[in-house]
Amino acid sequence: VARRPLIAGNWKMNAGGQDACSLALGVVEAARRSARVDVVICPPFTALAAAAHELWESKSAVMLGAQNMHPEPAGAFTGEISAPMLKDSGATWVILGHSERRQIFGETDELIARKIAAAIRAELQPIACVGETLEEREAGKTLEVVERQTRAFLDELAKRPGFGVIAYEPVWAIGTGKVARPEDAQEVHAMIRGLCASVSEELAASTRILYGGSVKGDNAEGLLGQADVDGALVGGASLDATGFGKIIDSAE
Ligand code: G2H
Repeated sequence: VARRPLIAGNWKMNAGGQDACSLALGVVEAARRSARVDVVICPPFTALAAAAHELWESKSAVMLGAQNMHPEPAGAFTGEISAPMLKDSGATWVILGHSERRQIFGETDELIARKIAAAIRAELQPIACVGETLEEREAGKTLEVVERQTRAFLDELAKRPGFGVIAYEPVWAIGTGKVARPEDAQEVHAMIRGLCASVSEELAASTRILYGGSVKGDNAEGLLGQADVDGALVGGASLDATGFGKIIDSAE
């Protein structure tokens, strides 16, 4: 099945203000070389509107995403941002359930599933993240943990096959420089694809499964060459347009 590759840049809490505009323009230039790859940049909330403006002005196909949102559309939730607000800012994607949200901010499988449902209702494409910790991997629990996390939101993704994507990000590989071996990533991706197939063949065939965790220009090709790796969610290496461009090129 030909799934269009997707490369998403998760800027995390970096590159606000003018830096966001320069980085967005750098990615626009790098992405022009690749007609066969979907590219998404996810700046911090405060830079979404400015980045949206740059993308619009440059008539780029690069898309805009946010890194989190609240599940309710509006209300007394001081300091929170909702899905309709992200849409207003020009975002069409949102990363949900990132391990930093799960670990640092205590987000549960149940809350993440609610956020994913709310994103889809608001026409935002969710990038739903899963992944095991080092402790869980060493205890031989990788597949069990990733299965539990994926099952929690699978019914939501099944309501609109191919709209949402899943990102497998082993926590021990995030920002550590320790990337998973391509065959280890493939094993988990294949298991996730199997879970999708247990819901429907259409969901399995259309759902893009990204790998994330220390993806760089020089390791992207091996990962993206795996049968069930349909793209990458890139953190550190997405903060440099040249390096991020190299990853986009590897997906072409
Ligand atoms: C994992 C990834 C992006 P990095 O968090 O989501 O970050 O590429 O820096 O490991």
